[in-house]
Amino acid sequence: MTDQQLLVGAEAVLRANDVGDYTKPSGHLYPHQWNWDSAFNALGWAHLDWGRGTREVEAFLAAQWTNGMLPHIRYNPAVTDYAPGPEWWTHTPVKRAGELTSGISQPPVLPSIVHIVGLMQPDEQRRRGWWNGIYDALSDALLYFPRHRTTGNSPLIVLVHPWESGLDNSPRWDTAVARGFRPSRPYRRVDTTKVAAAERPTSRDYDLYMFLVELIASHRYELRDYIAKTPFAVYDAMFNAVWYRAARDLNRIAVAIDRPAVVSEPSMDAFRRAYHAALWDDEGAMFLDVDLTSRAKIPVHTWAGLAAIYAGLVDAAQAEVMYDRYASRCRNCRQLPSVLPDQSGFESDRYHRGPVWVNANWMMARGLAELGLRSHARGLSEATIELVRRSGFHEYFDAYTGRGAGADQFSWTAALTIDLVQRPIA
Ligand code: 2M8
Repeated sequence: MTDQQLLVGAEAVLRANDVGDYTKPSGHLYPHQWNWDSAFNALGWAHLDWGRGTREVEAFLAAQWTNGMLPHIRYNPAVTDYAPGPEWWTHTPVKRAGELTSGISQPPVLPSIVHIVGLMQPDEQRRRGWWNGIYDALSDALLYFPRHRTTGNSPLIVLVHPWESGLDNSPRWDTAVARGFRPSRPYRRVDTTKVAAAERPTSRDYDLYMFLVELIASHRYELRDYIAKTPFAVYDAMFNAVWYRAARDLNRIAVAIDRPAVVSEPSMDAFRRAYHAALWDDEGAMFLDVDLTSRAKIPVHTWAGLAAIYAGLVDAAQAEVMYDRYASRCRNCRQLPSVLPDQSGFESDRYHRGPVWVNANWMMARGLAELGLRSHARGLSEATIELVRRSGFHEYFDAYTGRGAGADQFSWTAALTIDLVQRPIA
């Protein structure tokens, strides 16, 4: 299959999942608009039709809360074939009446994607006009985290739900799952009627997810009101890295449209120092999460520990050591397995417990390239494109065999493949 044929296939996936102003992550498994999916999909669209890319972003911003938070799901009221639905997320303080949303967020890649999509617009007036129009919403979304999701004196952001990490059933959350929390009400699952249960989270995972939904919603989403009661409060290495990168990119947009910086340089420095001091693990040569309920690092080695490379939170020398060490521990894997195979809890074909994900590879390849590690970046980008060429536009890929798993015709796999092919790493 030529690159041209690959691009035609990728475009067909986005068009098939297009609902007009948003793109379903997958036609049958994920019918609503998801936060970080939408950002990645906007980038794919921008290569095909810049206006459609910007519309994706604007549609998602309609879900914003009065406190600035961008929820992890913006529900389409016409769709009922997904669980849990909006009825679980009561009293959501949406800005725009009638919007139905979840009550947690997701890795804030959006400002960084908006930066890239903006730069793809050659007409400077149009670019600046777009950035100007959405700047306040993005700035509120970014600042929601330091304002509402920090604790004590640390600038690091507290994650409150595994869904919020985007890597739902990562083995990093196994200790919390093993504590056996269950919601008070019965719940239904639709996901396992659509893809093999063996490739999805377990019912124990879902028990914790739904327990946390009840806990968070019953405290009206105010972390300070439930932090003492929750079994899940984490400094997630990936989420915090994505926030840092988003702040940096939004500051770049601010310069371009003559606005003051969203996060000052001293605050960026303080964040960077806190990230290194709290999360670095010398033995694994990566960053680890911190479980705030035990104040201990979570000793599980996954790609989340490399996300600082995407963020520019490490310099090239440190990034190279981290990346090479990770790759050396999975020589017989497709690059990059989401979890290292020597970790307990690794499963090569189950969701966020080992498979290769195109969004993770995209973030890593772009981060490596920005740090000047071009041959590493090119190698990963080419391996990713090859995987999709051979196995199709799946949600994820078996870490050993490369077999496509989860949903097929998955939007961000298509969108980011388009970007990797169309903006090759020099
Ligand atoms: C997955 O998460 C949702 C819940 O949010 C699910 O399993 O139903 C994750 O892979 C998440 O990162 C992704 O955004 C979402 C939609 O693709 O699916």
